[in-house]
Amino acid sequence: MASEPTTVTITGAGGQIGYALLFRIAAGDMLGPDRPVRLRLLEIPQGMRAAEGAALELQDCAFPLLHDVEVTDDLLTAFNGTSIALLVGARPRGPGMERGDLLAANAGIFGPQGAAIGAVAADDVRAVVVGNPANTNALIAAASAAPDIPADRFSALTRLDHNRAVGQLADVLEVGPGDIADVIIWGNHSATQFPDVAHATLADGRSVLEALAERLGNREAATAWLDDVFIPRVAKRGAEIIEVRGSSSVASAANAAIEHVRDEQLGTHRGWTSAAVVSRGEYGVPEGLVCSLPVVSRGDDRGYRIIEGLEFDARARARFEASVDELVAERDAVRALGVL
Ligand code: NAX
Repeated sequence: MASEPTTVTITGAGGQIGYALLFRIAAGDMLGPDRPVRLRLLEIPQGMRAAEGAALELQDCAFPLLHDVEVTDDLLTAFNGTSIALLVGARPRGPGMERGDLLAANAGIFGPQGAAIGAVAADDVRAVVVGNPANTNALIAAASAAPDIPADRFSALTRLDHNRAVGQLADVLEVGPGDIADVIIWGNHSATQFPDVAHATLADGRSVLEALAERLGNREAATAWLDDVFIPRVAKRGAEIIEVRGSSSVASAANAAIEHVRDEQLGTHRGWTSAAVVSRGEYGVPEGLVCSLPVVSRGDDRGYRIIEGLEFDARARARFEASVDELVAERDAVRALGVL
């Protein structure tokens, strides 16, 4: 093999998203055709057989880039020497569970995982949280990995929301998704998120707002479509997928997680993307919150950098602040549990 394998840990590897992730990572879709990978699959005891079965299938694929696979329910084994951690396994909301119960149950998962990453992961480790509530789980993991690992090595996935927004625009504008740049998801990975097209452009040089006004008749029609169709549809797309498919988003979520890590590691191309990253106060977001913002990466060891200085109008500012307020409430609820 070309180089030393990169250790990649996937938690919840026996679940649905895990199953959709493993084969693409092993095929080179995430780190490119030159980087062999060593996979560490973390599960809880109930999920071990499913993860072990996936490991057997990985062996049967004989992927040239796959160095080895280990399945474990031990945190230190799973994160030992890991450079990339995809934290997918989480506690879903059960019947009668309040938001506080959900946050507490997940703090009990992401706290120990963050601590294990701090203790045994590679110096260059980066972790992305997929398991919900993803932003606050990332906040907890980052706090638990400190001081060994800088907080900005942790992020949470809003790339699926970003891709959903691009997909909706491509559909209405009848252009290819690759022709659309600089869409932004602001805030929390929840129904309060703000999908924003104010800065988005098309490959032909037009702004997305201009193109929408042309397509839908005028500026007012474009604004109405954004407010009444686009924003709620993107924010609630997960529920739409469940209703139509009878099961939650899986392949699209795995694809987004792969693109999030790929762009962070290898660099973004045209324009920016969206990721929930640790705020240092940008755009008035309280320091330390894990908030979705526009980001770019040059593929160097600094990872994602936040694009600063974009302007908001009053309505956009209000939408963004409502989502940030939700993140603050989640953080405060976790603090009240004594977790942070
Ligand atoms: P599944 O229930 O199919 O799989 C979860 C797996 O995690 C199970 O095999 C379970 O045994 C395992 N697990 C639970 N606790 C664990 C722990 N402490 N350590 C290791 N493994 C553990 O769910 P799946 O459909 O794969 O979804 C996984 C998570 O992704 C959920 O929290 C879901 O809400 C979240 N999502 C996040 C998205 C995002 O854009 N950020 C979109 C898709 C998805 O909804």
